[in-house]
Formats: sequence, structure tokens, C-alpha cells
Amino acid sequence: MARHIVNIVVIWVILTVLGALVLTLNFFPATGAEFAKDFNGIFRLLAFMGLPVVTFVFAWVGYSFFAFRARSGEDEGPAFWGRNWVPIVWLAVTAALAITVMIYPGLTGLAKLQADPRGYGWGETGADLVVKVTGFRWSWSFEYPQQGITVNAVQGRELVLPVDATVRFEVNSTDVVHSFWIPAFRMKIDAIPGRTTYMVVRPVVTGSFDDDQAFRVQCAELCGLDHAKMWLPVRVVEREEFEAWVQQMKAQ
Ligand SMILES: [Cu+2]
Repeated sequence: MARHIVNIVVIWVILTVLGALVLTLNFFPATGAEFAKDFNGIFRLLAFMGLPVVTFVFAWVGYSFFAFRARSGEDEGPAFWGRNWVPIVWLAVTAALAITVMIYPGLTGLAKLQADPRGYGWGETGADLVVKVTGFRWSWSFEYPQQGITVNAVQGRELVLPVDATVRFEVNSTDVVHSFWIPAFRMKIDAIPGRTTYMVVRPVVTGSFDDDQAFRVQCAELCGLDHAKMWLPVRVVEREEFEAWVQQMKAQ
């Protein structure tokens, strides 16, 4: 038995090291907003914490498939009765990991976003630019009340934002529940009929859908037949380019 345990531990360590190497690669899509980097860090942390658990299961089960398979002519083995301490240790370790991530980065991260005076995340306060977002089956429209323009299915079909400006999205839906998600910003909020929800972000790099597909508005709540097509490109531009775009939209 000791030989088997040594083998499993060796496989476990090798798989974990290989997995850790993969996790050090930069596999993130465009990171386009303030705090988006924090979300990358949180994702990586969770992946690192989950890695040894996953590789332990893979090593144990995978090894057992081969080492303890039935040889030809062999009958089923005797029933196996668990040792009490094994499930207890397993539960204790995985529960400790789960409770840890709920507190950090879960609650601490939420507190950091909500403590920001600009009402980051899901706040209602201060912004340089307001965009009223309406989700409907199956597209989006964007109204810029300060600029007096609207981008809809006929006009524009893209979300244009100035870089280095705090943007407050006021999100609504006309029919069912959608979810307003911009992957490059790592932010998402439900679009609920009859209720306004808020999402505040500050784009920190210019970019467009052509550079990276993470620059898009994507519905992230299954909402019917054409849910998958409910996306529009996002373009983050310099302030002057944004003003020029506003004038161009007004002229239409
Ligand atoms: Cu939708």
C-alpha cells in the first residue's frame, strides 16, 4: 500500500507543478478598466488554490484505474469500508479553502469596490459620463443623455466610450432579464425590466473589438432564441475622438 501512496503523491506533485506552470502564463483577454487587473489576480489566486485539489483527485482516481483494475478472471474485490478520518480531513481541507475565498478575496474585494468614493462597481454616485443602457430581445441601445444622442439598432450599433473617464451605466430592460457584460472591463450587471441597475467603470486603455473580442457588450443571461447574437462591439477612444464621434452622431 505504501508503494501506491508514494506513486500517487509523485503523480500529484508532477501534475500540480505542470498546472502551476500553465497558470503563470498570461492567458487573460484585454484588461481594459481600472480594477480589471484585480479581477485577473483574483481569478489566478482561485485557480492556484483549486489546482492541488483537482490534481489530487486526478492523480488518485487516474492511478487507481490502472493499479487496481480487475485482472482477467478476477472477481469483484471485497467491499471497501471507508476510514473515518479520510472524509473528515477531506471535508475540513476543502471547507477551509471555500470559507477562505469567501472572505478573501470575496468580501474584502467587494468592500474595496464599494468603499471607492466614485461608487465603483454598483454605486449610483459621481461619473464623468452617463450611458443609459436598454436591453431588449435581442440587442442593446445606448442613450447618452449629456450628449443628447442615442445609439440603437439603426444608428451606430456599437458602444463608444472615452478613455480615462468614469462611466456610469444605468441599465434597464424592456422585456425579460438580460445581463450587461463587458468582458474587457470584467464587469457585469443584470438588466431587469422595471428596475434600474448601475455599473460604474473607468476604461484605462483604448481598444476595440477588432483588437480583442473582449471589447464587446455581451448579454450574459440566457434570454431566448437569439441570446447568443445579443452582442455589440465596444470602442474605447481618446477624448477628442469621442467628441468627434458625438458630433458625427448628432449630424445623422
Ligand atoms: Cu439577453
